[in-house]
Amino acid sequence: MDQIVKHIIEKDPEQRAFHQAVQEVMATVEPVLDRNLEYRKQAILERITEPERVIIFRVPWMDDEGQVHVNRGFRVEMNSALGPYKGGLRFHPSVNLGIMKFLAFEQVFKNSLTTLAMGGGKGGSDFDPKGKSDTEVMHFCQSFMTELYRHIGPDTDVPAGDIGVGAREIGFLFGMYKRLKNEFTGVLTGKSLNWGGSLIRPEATGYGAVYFAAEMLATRSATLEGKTCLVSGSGNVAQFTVEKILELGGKVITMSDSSGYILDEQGLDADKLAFVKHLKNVRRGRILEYARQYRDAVYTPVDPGLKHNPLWDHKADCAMPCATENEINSQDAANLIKNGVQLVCEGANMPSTPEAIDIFLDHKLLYAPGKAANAGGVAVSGLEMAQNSMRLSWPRQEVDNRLKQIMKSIHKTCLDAAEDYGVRGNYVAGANIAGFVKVVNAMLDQGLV
Ligand code: NDP
Ligand code: 2IT
Repeated sequence: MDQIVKHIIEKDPEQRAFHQAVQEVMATVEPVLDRNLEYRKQAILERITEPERVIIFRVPWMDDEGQVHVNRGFRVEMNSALGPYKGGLRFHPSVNLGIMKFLAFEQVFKNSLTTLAMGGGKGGSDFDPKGKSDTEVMHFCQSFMTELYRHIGPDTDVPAGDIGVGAREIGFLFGMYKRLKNEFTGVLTGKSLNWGGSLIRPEATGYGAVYFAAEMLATRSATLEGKTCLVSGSGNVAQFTVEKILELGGKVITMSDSSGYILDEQGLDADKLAFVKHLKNVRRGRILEYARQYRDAVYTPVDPGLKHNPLWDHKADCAMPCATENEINSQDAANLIKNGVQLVCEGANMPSTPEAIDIFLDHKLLYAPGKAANAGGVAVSGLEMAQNSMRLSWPRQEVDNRLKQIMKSIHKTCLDAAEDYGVRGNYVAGANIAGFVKVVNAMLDQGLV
């Protein structure tokens, strides 16, 4: 196992996020390999860590002033053992091959846990949508799809949103795909409702993560009612995480963006959340404005160079990181514990560093890794694909019930796998083992491909 990790690091030394994601999985699946000797014989670890295909392309586009820009586009098609490649597109200046591979790798296990027929992939670009006009974003999306369209399809690879890619971008991408292929198919998920989208898809990641948190609390006969929660981020996942926590009677006192965070000791309510949604989704403004609107709230700028994020240093019961990777380090984890936090449930992908995770596990926190807790988003994407294939759309309540059932089942699957391998209550091991076994068995069934 160490040899394999060493080899991966030597091969691509700069892909640190990918190494981190691989190491987390490797650390937990060793007992699975010991139980099934065929896995080693078939070099399953070497195969599962190498993408089936990586596509990298030039994305030229023109801004409103007529200046030409060039960005880099990616699609990592990681594993198709369980179905067509499926996973989001991220537009953020930090995007590089290592980030794409980490996200695609996580996606393989996450999609496996949903029980739906989806392989894993991820894509995106180092394009920064911040401060760009709608026209510039459209031109970029059209150029991006002009290359991507030849690699994707409803039975091949079905992208969706992630950081920086929401309903607006999915619309522009879909329009260009349709024009190039002359086909109206479910090639992307997260579409708008009136042209093939699914009810509950925008809400699904956040709602699903909160359903998962509620399931974890239930194992200790507790609920979210009256619990104080720290939430990071203020984008798609954070907004609907907050919405569901409030619905279940919890209190949310923080939200953030990449510039800083707000602390509202009174707690957010429906009106304040509506303000955040309008601020972020329509005006595309900064979270700082929340503290101008609600005078009791305090805004603190966060310097990315800081050794800890002060957002995680407030008295609370629960923490739900919903912004980005490695946003909770060991110092933040220690602060969470000092402040009485009992539950950490990840809406974002890999928001906790390995050292932070060790601290959570040592302190027997209820800790859910993103690949289990945030699987509701891609699960409802899977339901959107099913509705598109049938040319049907299910009512809101039906999709929400299915989402709830899927999150419940992922929760149970993680606990059962952990129990089976003698690590009761360890959701990290449970998620990795259960996700891994299903994918690997499908790979073995399909031969050496
Ligand atoms: P959005 O683009 O809607 O929101 C992202 C939020 O995170 C924004 O508030 C953004 O602030 C903040 N953020 C982004 N990068 C950083 C950074 N480097 N440091 C601090 N804050 C940052 O994205 P989503 O809500 O869709 O995604 C959030 C997380 O959830 C990601 O990890 C994503 O991979 C994961 N996820 C998303 C799913 C989905 O369905 N959308 C499904 C499953 C997981 P700012 O505006 O300043 O950039
Ligand atoms: O990380 C994720 O699971 C997503 N960004 C959603 C992927 C999807 O295909 O809906």
